[in-house]
Amino acid sequence: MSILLGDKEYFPGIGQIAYEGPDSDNPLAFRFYDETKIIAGKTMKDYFKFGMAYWHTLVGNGGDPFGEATHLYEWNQAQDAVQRAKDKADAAFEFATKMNLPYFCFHDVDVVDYDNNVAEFERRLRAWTEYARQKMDASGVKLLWGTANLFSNRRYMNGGSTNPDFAVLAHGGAQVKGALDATIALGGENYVFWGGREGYMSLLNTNMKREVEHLARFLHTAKDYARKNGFKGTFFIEPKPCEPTKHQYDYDSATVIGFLRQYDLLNDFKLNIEVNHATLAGHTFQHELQVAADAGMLGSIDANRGDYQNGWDTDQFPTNVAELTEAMLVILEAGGLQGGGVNFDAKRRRNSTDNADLFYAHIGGMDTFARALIAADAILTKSDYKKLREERYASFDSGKGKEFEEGKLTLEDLRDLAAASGEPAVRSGKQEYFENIINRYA
Ligand code: XUL
Ligand code: CO
Repeated sequence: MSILLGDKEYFPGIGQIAYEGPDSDNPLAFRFYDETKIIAGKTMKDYFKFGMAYWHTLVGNGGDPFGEATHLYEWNQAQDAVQRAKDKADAAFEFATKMNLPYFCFHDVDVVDYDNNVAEFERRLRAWTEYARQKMDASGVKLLWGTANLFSNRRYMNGGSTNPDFAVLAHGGAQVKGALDATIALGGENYVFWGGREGYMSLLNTNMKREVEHLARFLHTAKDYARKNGFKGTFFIEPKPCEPTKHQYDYDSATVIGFLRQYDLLNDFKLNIEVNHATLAGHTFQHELQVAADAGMLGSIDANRGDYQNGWDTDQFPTNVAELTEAMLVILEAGGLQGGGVNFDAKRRRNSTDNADLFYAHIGGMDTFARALIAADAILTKSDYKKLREERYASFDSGKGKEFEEGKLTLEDLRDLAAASGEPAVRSGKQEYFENIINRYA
């Protein structure tokens, strides 16, 4: 058997997923994601850079706070930790290859089991890295980003880099070093920091200023190490307002951009925006994308969706074409993602227990993105969407409005203009008209 499949086939009965077009009745085929189709000057493959999330796809077991695992994996059974990591890698690259996913993303603890021994963890990670390198070379699957998990182990219950105990922060440093070493060795294009426990549960026992300064110092320390060791990619911060921590310091795009500016990290860091994190912050996904894009910081996205009826991070696969079309409008107008791609930080449901469900989930997500990209491109190139939006601001294109934008008018000037021109005419915002444009193409 080829190196793609290792010694064992983990997803038997499922072959290569391919593009068959919108009329196909095959549930294990793409109807819209045609990796060779060119939209906005790029192939869909290059436009999206779709990624498999190692944690959901190979590790997530369907367990929830009320119930045990429902997804029982064959690749978790070897006694030896390195062998377990290799078996899991076999399954990972078999899945990514069959699914036609050009990239993957990982946390350190997804790829190897981590107990409390730093040196043993590093040994396992090095063994996995060497094995993954061979798999990547054989399959062509590349690393979109790596990261370290500073939130699951009990030592991080009070935070990772924002922990009040320096010994815990140092341990977090060891994990980030290991994850960076692996990312660099695998030619990872980016590196992510998601601060799941970088925040507080109660302000009563928290020195917020000191914790935020530690977070910044930690990011500088990690960045300096990576640059010194040849990492040329981009670092991403992934904003999320809460869960598991009550208040997370990386609350949303605007908060993170302010933080990066304050602590002199703007040159090395951009944002990785996740759909469900945006909605938890009380924003739409497209709002978060626009804030990042306007600051030149739109790096990457974690694709998923929440549930309209509850308020936590359900990490479901994206299925809503109209919603995603609005997001793709922002991404297209921003000129695409800067260095990143579309990582499926999404999991099948607890009761989706067939191997095929994992494939249906990713097929659905990729097809939804493909449809949204086609629709958004049509809106931008065929409809009057852009023209109508520009016209709303036409009064700033010339005359006094232009002078205002250029900083040439005083407050007294504004007063005199208002007094001279009288009550402004009523001008419609045409929201329903704009919404109809989305539905016409989505
Ligand atoms: C958690 C989350 C993480 C990050 C990586 O909500 O999104 O999986 O993407 O640590
Ligand atoms: Co995420």
